[in-house]
Parts: sequence; C-alpha cells; structure tokens
Amino acid sequence: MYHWIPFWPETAAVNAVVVNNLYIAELGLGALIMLTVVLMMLTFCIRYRKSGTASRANLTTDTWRFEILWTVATLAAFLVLFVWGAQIYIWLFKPPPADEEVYVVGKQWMWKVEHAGGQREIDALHVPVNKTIRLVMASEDVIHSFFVPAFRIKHDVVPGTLETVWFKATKTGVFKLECTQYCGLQHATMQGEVDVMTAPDYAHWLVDQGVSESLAGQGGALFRAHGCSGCHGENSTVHAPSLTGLYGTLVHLQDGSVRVADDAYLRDCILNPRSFTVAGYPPIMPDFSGQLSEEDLLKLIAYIKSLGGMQEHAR
Ligand code: HEC
Ligand SMILES: [Cu+2]
Repeated sequence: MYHWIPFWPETAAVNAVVVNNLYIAELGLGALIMLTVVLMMLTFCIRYRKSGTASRANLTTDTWRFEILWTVATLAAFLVLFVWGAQIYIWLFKPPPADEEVYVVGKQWMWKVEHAGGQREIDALHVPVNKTIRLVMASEDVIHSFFVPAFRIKHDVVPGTLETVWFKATKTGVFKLECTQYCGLQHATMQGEVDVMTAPDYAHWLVDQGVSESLAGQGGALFRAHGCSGCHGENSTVHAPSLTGLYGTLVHLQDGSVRVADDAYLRDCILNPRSFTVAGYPPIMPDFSGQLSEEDLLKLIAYIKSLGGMQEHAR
C-alpha cells in the first residue's frame, strides 16, 4: 500500500499493518503542520519585506484568540495520535489466544528456538502463515532484543524473567531477525531468519526434524530427574500444591497478595521460592537457581503448562 514511499520496509504481519497506519498518520500530520508553518513564514517574509508595498496600517496586537486556537488544535490532533498509539501499544503487548507457542532463548550471540513438539533451531524460526504465534523469551546472559522489521515487532529479552511477544505473519517468505540491543562484541552477528511457510509445508518441516520427544515430554523427564515429582507428584506424601490445572489461575500467596500463574510466575517459583510462599503450604520448596539452564526451565514450564490450566488468563 505504501510501497511507493522510498525505503519503505516490507510489511508481512498484521502487527506491521497497524504500525504502518499510525506511522503514516504521524508523518502526515507532522508534514501538514510543518508545511503550514513554513508556508506562512515564507508568505510573510515576502509580503512584508522592506521594499514591499503591503499595508501595515491595521496591525493586530490582540493575537491571543489565534494563539489559543492554534495551540488547542495541534494539542487535540496530537492527543488523538497519543490515544491511538497507546491502544496499539497495549494491543501489541497483550497476546491474543495463540495458535502456537514457541520458546526463544537469547544468548551471546545467537537465538535458540524450541518448538512445542521439541524441534530445535538456531538463528532461525519456522512458523506457519496466518497463525497467531506467541513467543516466550528468555535470556541466558545479558539483555537482547528480538526484532523482526517486516513484522514491526521488537521486544527486549531480559535475563531473570520471561518476556512474551506475538505476531501473525500474513505472507510466506524469509524475513530478517535481528538483535537490536547492543549485547557484546559479536552483537552485529546476532541475526537470523524467520521462515514463514504454508500450513502443509510447516507440518512437513516439523516432521522432517525427526524429533521424538515434545518439549513438555522433555520437561516431564526433568520434573522427575530433579525430584519435583517427589513433592508435587500425585502420590506424594509431602504437603505441596498440585500443579495440575495451575497455569493461568490466580494464586494466593502467604503475604496476602495474588499472582497470575503465568510463564514468569512459574519461573519465579522454581528459581526464587524463598521470595514468596503459596498460601497454606510450608516454605520447603528448594531453590533450583544455578541448577537449571534457561532451556531446562522452559521445558519444565512447558511441562507444567501441559498439565492444564486457563491459558487465556496467563497473558
Ligand atoms: C521438597 C519438596 C518440593 C520439591 C522437591 C519441589 N517443590 Fe515446588 N513447591 C513445594 C511447596 C511446599 C510449594 C508451596 C510453597 C511455596 O510456594 O514455597 C511449592 C510450590 C511450587 C510452585 C507454585 C505452585 C502454586 O500453586 O502456585 C511451583 C510451580 C513449583 N513448586 C514447581 C516445582 C518444580 C518445577 C520443582 C522441581 C524443579 C519443584 N517445585 C520441586 C515443594 C517442593
Ligand atoms: Cu543480542
């Protein structure tokens, strides 16, 4: 639609269309105001030049009416843009129900990607077209930023928590993926590709990876290997909460506060169990920080999510 504008980046996701529209409106309004001011300036310069013959008899000294009008009009126009932009921001950062969830780990200096089926890739992300994809992102070291220009999505990946971002690609093709947060010497090489495929191609691609264990399945194995099942398992005699159906629900904590059991909450439970306790349980959950890699954590979280819950609340 805007491809006649020089250097206009490719538009390949629903997110990008929305950002384009706002950008064009901002640019248009800015240009309109600038043109008005410049044209008036030039007109006055020429009309009232020293040798000009324009009459200066009826000079207006009362300009406040005009000034208030001008200020209110521009203020109103830019406030509209502000409200519009804020709405888009909220829309971009609150994922709609996802068709597919993919886990991304940023690391100096690569993007590691894990699909729910257990397929793994590095510096590449294969996704189906016209599907809402939700990325759950972790960093193993420093802050990185996940940027796909053609989708107009950019989101910081911050160590110590999980961030989510979503997109819905509207075109098949290969699009650039970049890190836009300076993250060390090789930052410039921290690039990859998003490969948007038709649904059948994507289904083939998933099968071709030859993976036998899903991410949740691998998480289940870790859950047993690290002794979580000893306390949280169905047959456990320890007084620990059941994790079945936990994801997305509201959890009441000992200190009276309430948290949504989203991805970041589950991560906190495993790494900072000392910082809060679920109401009605003894604070005996061991601290697993330093024992699990970010990828292991994502697998454990995928496993806990596979035990059911209210997906739609955890966004
Ligand atoms: C020694 C027993 C024990 C072990 C081992 C254990 N937990 Fe826990 N866990 C608890 C208890 C007790 C609580 C509730 C009290 C609290 O929040 O500290 C809890 C809370 C949780 C919660 C929050 C549950 C809720 O209802 O909000 C999660 C998630 C969790 N554990 C995951 C794990 C995972 C994953 C592992 C293994 C890496 C693990 N736990 C290992 C005892 C244990
Ligand atoms: Cu980076």
